[in-house]
Amino acid sequence: MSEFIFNLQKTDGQARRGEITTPRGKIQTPAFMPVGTAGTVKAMQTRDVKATGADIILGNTYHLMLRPTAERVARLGGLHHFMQWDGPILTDSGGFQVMSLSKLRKLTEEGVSFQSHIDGSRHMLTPERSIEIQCLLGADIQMQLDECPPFPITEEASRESLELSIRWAKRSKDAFEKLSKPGQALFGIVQGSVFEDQRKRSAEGLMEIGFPGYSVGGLAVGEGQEQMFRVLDFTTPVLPKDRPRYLMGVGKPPDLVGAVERGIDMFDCVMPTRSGRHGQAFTWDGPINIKNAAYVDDGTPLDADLDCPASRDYSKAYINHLFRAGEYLAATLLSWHNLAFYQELMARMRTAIEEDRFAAFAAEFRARYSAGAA
Ligand code: PRF
Repeated sequence: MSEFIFNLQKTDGQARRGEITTPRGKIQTPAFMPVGTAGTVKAMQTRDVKATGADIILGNTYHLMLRPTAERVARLGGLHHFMQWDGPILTDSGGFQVMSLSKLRKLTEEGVSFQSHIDGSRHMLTPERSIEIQCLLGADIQMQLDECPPFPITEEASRESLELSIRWAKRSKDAFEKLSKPGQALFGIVQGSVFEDQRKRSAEGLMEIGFPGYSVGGLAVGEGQEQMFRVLDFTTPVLPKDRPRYLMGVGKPPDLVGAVERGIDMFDCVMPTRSGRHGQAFTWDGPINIKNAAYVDDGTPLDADLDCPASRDYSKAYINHLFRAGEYLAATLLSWHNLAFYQELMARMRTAIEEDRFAAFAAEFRARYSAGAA
């Protein structure tokens, strides 16, 4: 079994239930991918990430190329072995992280040169080098190098940017065909900001090159949920039905529900882990801040129905205490709970699609989530 396969099993409106098969295991879609930026889902052990129900995690070209370097990871047996995660790994290509994290970046036709945010050293990321790094890491699903322009952007600047991303898509694919192993997949990334004609042009340019999956980039960059949904409304219908669609860097629970409703199959976001480290817990009644005085004497768990020790076994009062005392375990327990909550949300969406009741599920979810914690 050395093929990348997407099997679309069921649709309910635009919402899709599917399964991706990779040589390292299957991914149930719609899927949420926990972010393991620097070779770790922060504060978590991989066995616990797996137990929350995650089928696949994400890693970052940008961080790993700088430290400990892709060559070192490859010498040490690849990213899966290095971080002790045996399921599929998706890596982002680096361009987005260069733009948000590095200093003194310079974008040219060739690629992007930048200074490391860690030690100021100079580096160059080209489409070819990004694929080389992703192959050294051993990523099962790889991303083309793209440019994620800022928001807002003029129509003209966005058009130039998306055309560059299409040219980089072609170079990424050529490099991937030379360097990849059977069963690995490369996704193209649709750009075009909030402009309908540009999203169409971007998707068509990528489809002409041909990819086993398509990412939607350039969203969740400050345009707001309403605009993001509007862009998805005209973007997913132009993508091929038989390929997975990945919305990059999204989002909050209501963003995930609205995007699945609009035909998205895969997500990644730092939200559950990052906000967990800062004391925010996700619940069906909306997010709460566990550091709040309201929880100092609350002996109830975050979610007695979740099959996760952090959600079910410890009290809110205990986690509140850990945060107030500055204990490391605070970050671990809340990241763990939030990851379990996100995976349960995905599981419920998958079941709702299977049972042809996604619209009702979404309405019920929104009503309760936005009403807030009692
Ligand atoms: N491109 C890439 N990675 C990304 C994005 C993008 O546009 C986004 C946008 N939300 C997150 N991560 N390569």
